[in-house]
Amino acid sequence: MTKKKDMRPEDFTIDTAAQKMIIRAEELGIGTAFTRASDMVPCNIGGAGMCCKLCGMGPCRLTKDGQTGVCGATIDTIQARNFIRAIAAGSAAHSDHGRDMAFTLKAVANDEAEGYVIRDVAKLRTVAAYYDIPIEDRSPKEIANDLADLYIAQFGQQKGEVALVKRAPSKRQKLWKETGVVPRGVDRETVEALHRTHIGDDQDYKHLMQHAVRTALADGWGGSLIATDISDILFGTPAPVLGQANLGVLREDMVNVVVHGHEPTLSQMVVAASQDPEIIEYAKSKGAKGVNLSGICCTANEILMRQGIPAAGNFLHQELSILTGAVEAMVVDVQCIMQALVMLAENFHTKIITTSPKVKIKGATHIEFDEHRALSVAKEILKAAIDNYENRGKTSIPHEREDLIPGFSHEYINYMLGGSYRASFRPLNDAVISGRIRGVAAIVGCNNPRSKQDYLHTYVTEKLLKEDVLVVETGCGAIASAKLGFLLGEAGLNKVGPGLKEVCETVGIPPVLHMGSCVDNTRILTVLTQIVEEGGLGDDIDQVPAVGLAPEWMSEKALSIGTYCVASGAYVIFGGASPISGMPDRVADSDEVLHYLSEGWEELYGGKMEFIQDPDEMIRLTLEHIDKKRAELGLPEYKPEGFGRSGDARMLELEAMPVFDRRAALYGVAAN
Ligand code: NFS
Repeated sequence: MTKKKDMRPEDFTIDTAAQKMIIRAEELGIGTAFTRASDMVPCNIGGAGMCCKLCGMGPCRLTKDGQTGVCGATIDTIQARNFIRAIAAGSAAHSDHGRDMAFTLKAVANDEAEGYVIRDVAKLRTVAAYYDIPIEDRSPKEIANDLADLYIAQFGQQKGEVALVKRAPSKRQKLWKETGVVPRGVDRETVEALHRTHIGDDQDYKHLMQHAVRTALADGWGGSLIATDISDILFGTPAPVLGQANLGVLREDMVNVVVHGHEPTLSQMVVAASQDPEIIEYAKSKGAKGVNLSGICCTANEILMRQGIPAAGNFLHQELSILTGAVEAMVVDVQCIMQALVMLAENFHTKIITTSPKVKIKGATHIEFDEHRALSVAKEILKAAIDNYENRGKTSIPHEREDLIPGFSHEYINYMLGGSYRASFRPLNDAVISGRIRGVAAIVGCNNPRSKQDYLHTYVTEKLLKEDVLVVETGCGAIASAKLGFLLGEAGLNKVGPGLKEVCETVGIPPVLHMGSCVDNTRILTVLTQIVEEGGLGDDIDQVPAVGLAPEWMSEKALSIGTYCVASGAYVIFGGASPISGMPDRVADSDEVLHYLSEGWEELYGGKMEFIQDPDEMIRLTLEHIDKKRAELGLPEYKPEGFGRSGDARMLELEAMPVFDRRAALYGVAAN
């Protein structure tokens, strides 16, 4: 990116609502992540993972050929150490979220959690049955208590295997055993990752990367999967619902409360409290029409997917929403919360309210959340926001907001393809086999102010849809697509290729399926597993014509997700800079680890990780991989010409024809 003086709002973001807020920030003389990123040139040594600051003899920067750290650590050891530490942090973040969910489930099962109920008993029974927890003639709370105990035990387990691993395809489980990467306990792998990277420990990069895989698997097939399961059990497994996205969801005449972060335990209770008559009356007594709730980041996805609560935006919208001047309170819990919010909010009346016992920000108001008295805390938070309404000054809310239909859980996809009586992935597998759907792309992950907001994400999505690639999305990427109108159901079908269009029309789905938060990337794992188990597309995930992409990634969680997807057999493409890119022109072998993530991991796991900056190259590689996997499965070559008219579309065409032409079209009888 060019320097600040050359930057225009449209260079920072393709979102016109965001552009307006960037202009407002400039007029008010306020900095944002966009301007801070353009002011601060990233360090190319740290950026390439070539700086080691793991002990007091350094920091050591390896910028010359043959150079080592003071301890003798080589470039590959240092890069691998930095990488695995990032994976450990990402895995820890997701897994600690899962742990909190498990404790909440335990409290609900024992009537100790105010305001929560078990909303999805069917999912509770299905999940419990995976682990042979008895379900017949038992109450939901009894089953939930056992499941909570089993899930809590996965974190501190010392030996054996994390129980959730058995939900992967059996061939994959065997491969993980052979390669020695089955996680033993969720916490143990993260602790060991930190131990191994202490000065003077593991100094063989391949051995370090093997443990990176084990640590990431403890996330994807451990902590994150626990989080998704319990969120569905407590708050309901998502199904399609109408929602809206972008800053235009904020209201002039209501108290605007934006929830931001990740854990649905808080946001779901704020939703419940905002609809409480006592709270609505209190808001009215202060001159507002009520409380208008919206979300940022993954907590937005959690409440959007389940209740249709609007999303004010993705990661880079957190500051922009405050810049509207219309937000009475931003309520945050954990992860992806910028410290800049507090200083920014000082220019307006917005209260930043931290709620997690793990996260405080200097200068913010702290109202600690406790699931045992969740509804009371949620009401207290909302009352603080309502009291702040009278302090609102001049506002500037952009009008942009787009409708969307999120809520495509694994269970709902199963149902929508076959209905209640014959729920099945068969139609999806058949559509891939016939070539109507060329393959599947999971386009996920963050915003990053180092690249134009939403641009890479939506560019890649749009191009792949035209190539008949079915797209599933999560996280901030899904909100990017929502803002750009890709999640609109059949209204978006003019943007897709003929075969995919036919499938979407027949089944009644949008071409981009919003599957939830980043923790819910586990839904993509379980969908891929069910595709394999349905048959016809190989017997393991690495054979499915599918690719994962995170075009605008920035967080350590994204690296952990990418790594567990690779270990599960997927080809994963990250956009932007690689955290271990080398400087081969200056330091020989500085890209050895980078190559290992690609070729080395592909040899071991059938999946590979690559960092690609050019979006057209991302698309080319995705299609090349999908076509290669199709060929290996012996599927027909992708030929879009043969498709394009679903049964419905065909019937409409036929109805519009004169009767003789209709006979000719139907039976090949010449009209004369
Ligand atoms: Ni994912 Fe969610 Fe967004 Fe990136 Fe942050 S919110 S967990 S990490 S920025 S997608």
